[in-house]
Amino acid sequence: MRTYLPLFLASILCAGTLRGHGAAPDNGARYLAEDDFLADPAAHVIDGRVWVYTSHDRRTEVTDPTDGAHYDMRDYCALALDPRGGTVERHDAILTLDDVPWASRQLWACDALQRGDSCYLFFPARDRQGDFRIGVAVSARPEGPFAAEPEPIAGTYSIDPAVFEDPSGIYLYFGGLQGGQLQCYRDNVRLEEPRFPQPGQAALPPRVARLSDDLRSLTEAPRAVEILDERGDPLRADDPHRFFEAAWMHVRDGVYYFSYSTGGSHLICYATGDNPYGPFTYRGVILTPVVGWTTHHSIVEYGGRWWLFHHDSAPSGGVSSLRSAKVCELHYEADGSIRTIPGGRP
Ligand code: FUB
Repeated sequence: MRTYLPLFLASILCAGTLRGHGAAPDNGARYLAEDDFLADPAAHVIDGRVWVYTSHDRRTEVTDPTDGAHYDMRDYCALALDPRGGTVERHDAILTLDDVPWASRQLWACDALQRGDSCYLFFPARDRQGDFRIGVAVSARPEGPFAAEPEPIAGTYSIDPAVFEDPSGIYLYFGGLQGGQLQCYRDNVRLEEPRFPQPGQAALPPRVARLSDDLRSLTEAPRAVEILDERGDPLRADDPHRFFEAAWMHVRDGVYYFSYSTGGSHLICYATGDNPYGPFTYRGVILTPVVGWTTHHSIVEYGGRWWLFHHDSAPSGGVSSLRSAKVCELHYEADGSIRTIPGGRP
C-alpha cells in the first residue's frame, strides 16, 4: 500500500494552471498517481470510502496498435480516496494476468461491486484463442487480493464490464468496438468475420444482462442496450455520439444515466432512461476530448456531490497507451442534464 498526499497538495496548489508531469490544460481535475500510469478508473463507494479500480498501463515491447494490442496491461490497482482531497491509498497487483487461468493477455478496463462480505472484480482479457471474455474474481476485502474464477463468465464476450446494482437486481453492461471485438457478434453469436454496420445503419449497441445472486453467471442472454435519438430512432453508425466502449450506469433522482465513450470522436456522452435495460434517449456530452486516443470514465456520488473519474495521456506527453487517472466534480443542471466538462485537449 502506498499513499500520495504530495500529489493531492501539488495539484490543489496548481489549480488553474498546467498540472501533472505533462501539460494538460486545466479542467479542475486532480491526478491520482504521480509516478505511474493508471487508466480506466471505475469508482464506487464501499464501506463509506470511494474505491477506484484501475487498469495499469505500462511501457511494453508491443508497439503495433492493431486491435489495441499496445494496451498490453498485466495487472489491476485499487485506490481508496476522498475525491475532495487528501491522501490516495494505493494497492497494487490486486489481480494479475498470472492469477487468471483462462486469460492470455490484455487486462483492460475492470469494475467492482461489494455484496455481503465479499468484493467482486469484473474484468476482460483475451482468452487463449485471442477472444475477449469477461471474468470475475472475488476477495474478502475491497483492496484484494482477488481470486479469479477458473473460467470466464459463460455467455460474455467483448470488453469493458460495468456492474450496477439497484433494487431490481445486479446488471452487467459490456461491449467495445474494434479492438474490443463487439463487431464480431450478432445476437450473442460469434460471426465468421467481423461486420460493422454501414453509415446510416443503426450503430452496434452495448450489451446488458442480469447477474445471478452469486455474481458468477448471467441469468439471461445479453440484451442490446438501445440508445435512441429524440425521434426514437437508434443512433446511427456514423453518428459521432454513438456508443464505442466504456459503458457506465448511475442513477440520480430516479433517472437512469447510461454513459459511454464514442471512440474516434473522443467524447464521453450520455443517454437517459427509466430502468436498467433502457431504451435510453441520447442527452449530450459529459466530457470533451482529452489528450490521448481513449477516453474512459466513471461517475459516483460522494459527500453530497457528484464526481467524474476519467483519464488522459497528458502526463506521458500524449502517449495513448500511457494514461493517468484523474477526478473532477460533475454538475447537473436543474433539468437533470449534465454540464459538459472540458477534457483539455488543446
Ligand atoms: O484500457 C484499455 C481500453 O482502452 C479500455 O478497455 C477501453 O475502455 C479504453 O479505455
